[in-house]
Amino acid sequence: MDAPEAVGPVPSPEQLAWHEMEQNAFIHFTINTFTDKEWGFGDESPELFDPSELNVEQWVSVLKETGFKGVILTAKHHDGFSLWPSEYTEHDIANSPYKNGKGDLVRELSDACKKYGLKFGIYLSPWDRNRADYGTESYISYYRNQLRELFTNYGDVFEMWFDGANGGDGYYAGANETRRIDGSTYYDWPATLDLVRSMQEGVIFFSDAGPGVRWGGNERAEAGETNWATITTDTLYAGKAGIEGILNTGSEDGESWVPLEANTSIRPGWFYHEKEDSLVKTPEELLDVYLTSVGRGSTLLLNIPPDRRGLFHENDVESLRAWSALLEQEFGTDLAKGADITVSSTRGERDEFSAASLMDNNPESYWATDDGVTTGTIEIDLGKVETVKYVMLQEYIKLGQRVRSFKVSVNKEGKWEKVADATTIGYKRILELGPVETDKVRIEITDSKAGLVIKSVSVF
Ligand code: FUL
Repeated sequence: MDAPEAVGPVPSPEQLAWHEMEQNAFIHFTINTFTDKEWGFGDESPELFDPSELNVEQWVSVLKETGFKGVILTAKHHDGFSLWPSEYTEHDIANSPYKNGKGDLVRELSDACKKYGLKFGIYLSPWDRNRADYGTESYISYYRNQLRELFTNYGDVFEMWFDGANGGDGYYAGANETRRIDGSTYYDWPATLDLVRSMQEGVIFFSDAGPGVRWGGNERAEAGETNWATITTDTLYAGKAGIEGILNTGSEDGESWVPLEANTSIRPGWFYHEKEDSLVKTPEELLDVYLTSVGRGSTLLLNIPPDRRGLFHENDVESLRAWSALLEQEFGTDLAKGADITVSSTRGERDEFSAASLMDNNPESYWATDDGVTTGTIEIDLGKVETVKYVMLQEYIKLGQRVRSFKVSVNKEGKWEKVADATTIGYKRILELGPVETDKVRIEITDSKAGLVIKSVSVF
């Protein structure tokens, strides 16, 4: 019997690579860092941007050490200040004291990413509260010219982040007024994305509704407990009211693969504020963030804002390191490795689709059932009583996301006791169990869109 056919939309190779990154960093850094604001009005003098000890290698080395795979920089936030010397504006780093106007933070960070083997991504705010022409056609040309600079001068960009916040009051070069734009038409997104694709074909586009990856509907990195990587995008567009719910869960019958990116900040704000030094998320809080994001099949985008020195603050670094150690403690030893695994049935009785594929670390192998067999069990005999805290499952998403529901039971004195009930799996699902003392774990898939195609199972 041949391999199963794909069911529904499947990820592109770039989206698949994005899933596998799992943990990316967001860097919010600009003039706001120096004015103690979250949203600059657009009237700030470039003179204010003056990081005294800026060292991007400190950022990137800490990120590398603590498990991050990519970094996305706010090259320009809503206030319009550009962190690279842009040919198209004076409101940029070239007019700041930083390196006497010779600095280029996009260059420094993209170079450091190359050096440390992390991927580099860009946030370029569509809303610009500095520009006189914001709201008119000429601003769209400006925005696209800036994209041209960013996508041709700095090497590969893995992800482009299009923020949904748009229009409102601002400086607008002295107009000091409120400007509203129609978010669904003003930027002509299809043409803007085509322009970027013509420069870098494989870039993943983040916006509320994709098309590469979608917002999760909240800023707490909480993906839905039910999380389909599929949605139908033509009913959604950036900024449309009331779409948070559907973005949080996706839809089972969605027509496109647009997985959820779960974003949040290590501090209450996106930018650095000294008053938040005591409010950095603890390692335990970051573990919770991990479980509601990576543990629900999405990729985490965690913001770490550099301080006025231009460094990650000591409290943030300490928390990141302790979190990474905590992840190693929680997920470092897979009790399913070497355990005895049995499954209810195997596709065509073929070895290549057997239970062994669940633990072989081969990303291309999977356990599968016959077409139409949409339920099944995996039993893991640990050989002795262990303390079990989590079960982790992955579907082989190259063939589409399938599982609708499953439950987990453990052996308690010869009887199966149900310890968890859940819905989707997708790229990855981690269920917290208790902890429980047991020698056997049973996973029962109770409903699926089609035959089961499970890539891996782990017990921690
Ligand atoms: C929001 C922005 O308005 C915030 O300032 C921040 O950049 C966040 C990630 O997205 O829409």
